[in-house]
Amino acid sequence: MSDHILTGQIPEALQQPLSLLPSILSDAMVERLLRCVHYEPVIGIMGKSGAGKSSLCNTLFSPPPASVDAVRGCTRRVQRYQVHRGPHILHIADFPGIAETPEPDRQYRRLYRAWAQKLDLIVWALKADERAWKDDLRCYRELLGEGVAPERFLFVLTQADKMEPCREWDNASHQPSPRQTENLRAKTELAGTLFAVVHPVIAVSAAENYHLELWAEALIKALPVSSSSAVFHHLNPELQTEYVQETARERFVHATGDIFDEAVAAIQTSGRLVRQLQRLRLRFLAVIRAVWHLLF
Ligand SMILES: Nc1nc2c(ncn2[C@@H]2O[C@H](COP(=O)(O)OP(=O)(O)O)[C@@H](O)[C@H]2O)c(=O)[nH]1
Ligand SMILES: [Mg+2]
Repeated sequence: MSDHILTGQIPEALQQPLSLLPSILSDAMVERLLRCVHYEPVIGIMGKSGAGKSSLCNTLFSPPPASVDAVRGCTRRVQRYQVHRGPHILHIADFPGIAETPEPDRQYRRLYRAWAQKLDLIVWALKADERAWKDDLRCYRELLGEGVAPERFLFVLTQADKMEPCREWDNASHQPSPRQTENLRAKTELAGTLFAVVHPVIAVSAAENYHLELWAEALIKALPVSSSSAVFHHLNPELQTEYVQETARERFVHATGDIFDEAVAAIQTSGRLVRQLQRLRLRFLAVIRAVWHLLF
């Protein structure tokens, strides 16, 4: 990240508790906090072509992600998108559709390996009415074999309105029929078992605006604590429910607590100072909670 970002101002309310800290500590805190606030999250998107990845991203984020790749059409390339809001940027890496070409999986793994360290989370779209997820499963296992932690993946069942019996979808209330609901429940459970998921699998429909709020919650919770708020900032305002906001805020407070502890651990302190710093920590985190909406 460039240095000019670090010259940005922090809210006045934070400056008073910061001024009580030894300057070596407050300097480290300001730098780490500003990095966190200006962090540009990267979300990877995986799944078969036609699974509904683009539609989901377009309804989830505001404004819809804009393509940043000049050259398109090559199936083995990652399509990069960005969502801009004010000075904040969210990056989306749309991986080539799984099992689209007869090329060896080795190439997919190599492509993925080049990106692995940059991704905060990988969203994996599984089409609700698809019979088998054999290729998805094979690809997922290979990626796990690369050493990627399972908690980095968030699986989502897409196009829930197409679940059988699809004619029963209630177009007026935008809800599934009882039989569709039961089938969606069984399918999400199956996905959860097959992929041994860490985060909940939720059936959504981008076209029908179904369960998107619920899924936005799952997304914010599945992200690393330090990037939840930065992603929250880019959510479609309709999906920024009170609960989602509360979750993102508390996760940022938690991340700030970690930053504080790391900064304290890095300096030599006497027992008395440690006790003083512990009291300041509580106060500092209370201020962070209060000014969170000014930061994001
Ligand atoms: N009925 C319905 N159609 C959808 C939904 N999501 C996507 N589609 C359609 O499915 C097709 C593929 O979607 P797209 O987002 O381009 O898939 P991608 O290839 O995974 O990015 C398009 O024709 C979309 O309009 C959904 O939730 N419900
Ligand atoms: Mg697409």
